[in-house]
Amino acid sequence: NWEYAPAPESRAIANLKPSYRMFVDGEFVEGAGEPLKSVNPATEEVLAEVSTASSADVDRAVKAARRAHDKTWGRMPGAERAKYIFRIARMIAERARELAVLESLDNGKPIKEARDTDVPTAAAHFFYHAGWADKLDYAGYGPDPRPLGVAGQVIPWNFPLLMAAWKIAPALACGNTVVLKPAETTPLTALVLAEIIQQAELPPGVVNILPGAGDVGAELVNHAGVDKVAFTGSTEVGKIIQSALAGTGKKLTLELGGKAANIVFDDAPLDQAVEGIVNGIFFNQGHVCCAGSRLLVQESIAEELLAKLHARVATLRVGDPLDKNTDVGAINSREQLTKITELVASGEREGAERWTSPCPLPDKGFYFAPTVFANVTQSMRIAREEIFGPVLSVLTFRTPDEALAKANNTPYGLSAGVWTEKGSRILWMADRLRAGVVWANTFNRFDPTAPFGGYQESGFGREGGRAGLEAYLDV
Ligand code: TXE
Repeated sequence: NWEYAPAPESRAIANLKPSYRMFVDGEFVEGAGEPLKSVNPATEEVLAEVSTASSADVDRAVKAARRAHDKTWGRMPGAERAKYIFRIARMIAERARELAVLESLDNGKPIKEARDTDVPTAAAHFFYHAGWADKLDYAGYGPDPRPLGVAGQVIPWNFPLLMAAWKIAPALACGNTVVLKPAETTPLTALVLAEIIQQAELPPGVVNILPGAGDVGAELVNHAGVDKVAFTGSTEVGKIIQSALAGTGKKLTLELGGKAANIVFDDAPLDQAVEGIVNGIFFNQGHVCCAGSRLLVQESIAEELLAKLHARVATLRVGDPLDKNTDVGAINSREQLTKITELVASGEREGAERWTSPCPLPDKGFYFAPTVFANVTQSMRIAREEIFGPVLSVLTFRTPDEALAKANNTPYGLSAGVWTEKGSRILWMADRLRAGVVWANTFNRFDPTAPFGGYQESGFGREGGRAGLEAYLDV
């Protein structure tokens, strides 16, 4: 074990302030809610105090968004909106280093992931959607499709800036205005995005950012002035929102949990597959809704693949998120660490064979060593429930039919992976897997041009691509 302390200059690079305020109607203002403390999960130290919204603040933000929709943004020609959205994209790219370090501090993710995935993909989402703003006539809805109005958006803590971009960029491109609530453990980068939006001179009220806990999220999605709700988070809360909105006429999209199968056939390039499996489950500490958390491996190669996998996982460096060589950072919160620990204990109790990476973990902070369970059966909790941590459950199969049946034996349906040299088998599987995304000989690839979203209890609606515009347009 070892003690980890972040380099003092990281706070300066992240431009970390002692306190952050919410963003309403173009201004940073103190919220009337109880302030929250954002904690660095790698050290358990408080990073900053953040003001939160009261019901009156939610009301004010929704009204500001309505005014902006009716008077400015919703009336503006698409070509004008595009200029603002391009400006946001460029400013994210210009402040990439600051945003990456801040994201790593607030979330616990490895800096190389924040730097290479979160921030550039967030910028890419604004660039991509800026391009749509004046081409909505070609989006497939006939001429002159209209915005829905005010979008109430609630996002989780696993990709704080990127989820904000996924929500805000398409809403703005289509002429909607936004009230967004970031997750309570990771509000900081969304508030820097608010600063960027202010500096990009978007009209006041077009985007409002209200930090707070689930109660603020509930106030927002239930506010009568909200026309459209977009939620990414747990299936449990998604169901609560869906019930609450029934009968209101509000439009809703939900992006919820997952339990993706990563399926490896005996003809797959094994070393490449091992890299894909590692990326599939250990990227972002496994805090990924589309994580490849169930490895389905063909029986004839199971032993060989598992040996290669253990050897590779043992080389992963766990610890200091700000070290460029770190592969697995900190678990985002104590609550999430407890959930992971409990599910891993259930796997052991139910008779799965646990293998844990021997890597040393820091003394302080929330960390969990990469873990691989073999001899997993479909009825075990670790095969059924979303763990949302660096824990892989390995099951075996003999035939493609059996692989398919096991892969689809889940209430979720967000993503899947198929590893094989046979193109025909990829197509056969992709056609039958109940998953919104199927990766072939790769995993966890994201691109704004590709629609992302789920089946069944993983939710409905798509984000990204032309299909993603549907969530923010009326014909
Ligand atoms: O999620 P919540 P939590 C899964 C993952 C994780 C589990 C719990 O398995 O272990 O969920 O995480 C806001 N009305 N995912 O508790 O509570 C909340 O403030 C409106 C998968 O963090 O769903 C936050 O902003 N909003 C997932 C957001 O919802 C409410 C990502 C998500 O928090 C609310 C996150 C309410 N009643 C967790 N209650 C994914 N699909 O990527 C809470 N919130």
